[in-house]
Amino acid sequence: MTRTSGLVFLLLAAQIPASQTLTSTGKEFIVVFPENIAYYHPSSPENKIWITALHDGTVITISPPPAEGSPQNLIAGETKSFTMTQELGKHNYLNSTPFEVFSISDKTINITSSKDVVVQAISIKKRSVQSALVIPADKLSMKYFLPPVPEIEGTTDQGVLVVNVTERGPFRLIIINPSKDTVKVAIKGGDEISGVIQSGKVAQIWVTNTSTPQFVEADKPVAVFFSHPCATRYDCTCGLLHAMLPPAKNRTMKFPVPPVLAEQASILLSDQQFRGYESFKSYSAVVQSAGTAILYQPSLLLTLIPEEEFGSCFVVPFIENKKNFLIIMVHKEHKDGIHIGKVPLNNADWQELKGTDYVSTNLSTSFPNTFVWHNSSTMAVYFVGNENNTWFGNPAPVVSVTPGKEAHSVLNSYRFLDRLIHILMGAL
Ligand SMILES: *[C@@H]1O[C@H](CO)[C@@H](O)[C@H](O)[C@H]1NC(C)=O
Ligand SMILES: *[C@@H]1O[C@H](CO)[C@@H](O)[C@H](O)[C@H]1NC(C)=O
Ligand SMILES: *[C@@H]1O[C@H](CO)[C@@H](O)[C@H](O)[C@H]1NC(C)=O
Ligand SMILES: *[C@@H]1O[C@H](CO)[C@@H](O)[C@H](O)[C@H]1NC(C)=O
Ligand SMILES: *[C@@H]1O[C@H](CO)[C@@H](O)[C@H](O)[C@H]1NC(C)=O
Ligand SMILES: *[C@@H]1O[C@H](CO)[C@@H](O)[C@H](O)[C@H]1NC(C)=O
Ligand SMILES: CC(=O)N[C@H]1CO[C@H](CO)[C@@H](O)[C@@H]1O
Repeated sequence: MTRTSGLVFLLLAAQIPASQTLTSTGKEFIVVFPENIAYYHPSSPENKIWITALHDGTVITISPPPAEGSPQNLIAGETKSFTMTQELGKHNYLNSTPFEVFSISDKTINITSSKDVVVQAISIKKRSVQSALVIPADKLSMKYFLPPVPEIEGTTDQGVLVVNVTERGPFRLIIINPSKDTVKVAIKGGDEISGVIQSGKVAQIWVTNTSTPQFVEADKPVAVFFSHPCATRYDCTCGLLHAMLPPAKNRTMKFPVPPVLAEQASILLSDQQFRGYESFKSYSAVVQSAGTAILYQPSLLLTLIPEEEFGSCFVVPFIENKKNFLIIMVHKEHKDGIHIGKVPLNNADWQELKGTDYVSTNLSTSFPNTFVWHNSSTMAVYFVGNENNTWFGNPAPVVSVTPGKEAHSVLNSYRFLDRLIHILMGAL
């Protein structure tokens, strides 16, 4: 699968400028795989990292090394998949105050690259599937708002949480320190809890669900995830719910909500003013926040993209043996100019986002690692997948935020043909 992936789509990348602040590209990443269902569950998880190179001659170092070894010479547009066995286990609290203790682990994976790359991670255990975008270390933040805990029948409706029964346990925060120094972290807003996380390590702590705003504050940039290993679903099954928290913003932003996912969803909102839900309103497909906005529906937590962080070129992953979709949201006057790989998107079925100037469409994809780009505007792209009504997904990684005519011309250039031949030969 990986050799042919990308096929026609890569050349855009050849023209992409070095790290822009709002892209998902970088050279250093720390990846953590959360406990999926339960650490003692008999089947082993399939934990994978996907790395997409944007430049020729990209050399990657992964530590600890995956079974496949570290790749030496990726070419622009190439995506490689690596199988990892590191996984965070149980949240081990050692005393009677489990909500106040950080449990520290060294089960992290350090990825460094000679040139900018995009990194994604996916964890699959039976029907429990979650994918995540990994934010490069130099684009992380020091403050994140904790979303409200969603009401999930069988998991959070017990009244009293049971910390030693996985599916009835509380949600947890997973906080990663990617820096070379120890970081001081505190959870503020309620009773303050603080601790330290050493370089390259990860902490887990349970979340208390207050209606007052709560936030994580650190003295150096950290990554923060909101996660439950075994949230109850239909038929007495359970599965991982996992989403990255977006950095706190210093002003209120608008987050358009994709209508195709909105109907059974609630939006988890959290900032300095408000921590609570908003349910889908037929007259307004937009929510506002100066912090976290995450769409929740059974089996899916999807971090929403604010208007200010729309991009112009994305790489969309693909998971074999699942239904893969991509959802595109764009200003209604900019529906033309979107391309899936080399092919212009025509005749899409557009749905209005009520109360906004946006429209949205969802498309099935069957190509691994497709580049999706706009030649003159910005847009939001989400990757979502499903299997038997079990959803997973994440915002598609942003490769560029400046729409470029150049991308279009590159596609027709000599270089494109040259590259295509190179890849086809590699695929044989
Ligand atoms: C969970 O903890 C409670 C209180 O400490 C204890 O009574 C119960 O037996 C434990 N349950 C399991 C499944 O270990
Ligand atoms: C990750 O690996 C790089 C290269 O070996 C190293 O410079 C960096 O300190 C490591 N980061 C952490 C947090 O261990
Ligand atoms: C968590 O808190 C929010 C805000 O107060 C509330 O709406 C929600 O029902 C709570 N969740 C649970 C599982 O109790
Ligand atoms: C808001 O945040 C941005 C990005 O983090 C920063 O560049 C800007 O200076 C901040 N503005 C204010 C008023 O703090
Ligand atoms: C963008 O793509 C559209 C559709 O393929 C095309 O009609 C238009 O000329 C392109 N615009 C630019 C600036 O390349
Ligand atoms: C999906 O659902 C069908 C019908 O309920 C069932 O037969 C099948 O085993 C399910 N697939 C998975 C992977 O669970
Ligand atoms: C993601 C998603 O909901 N996909 C939908 C997109 O539209 C097709 C056709 O309308 C539906 O069948 C999919 O379920």
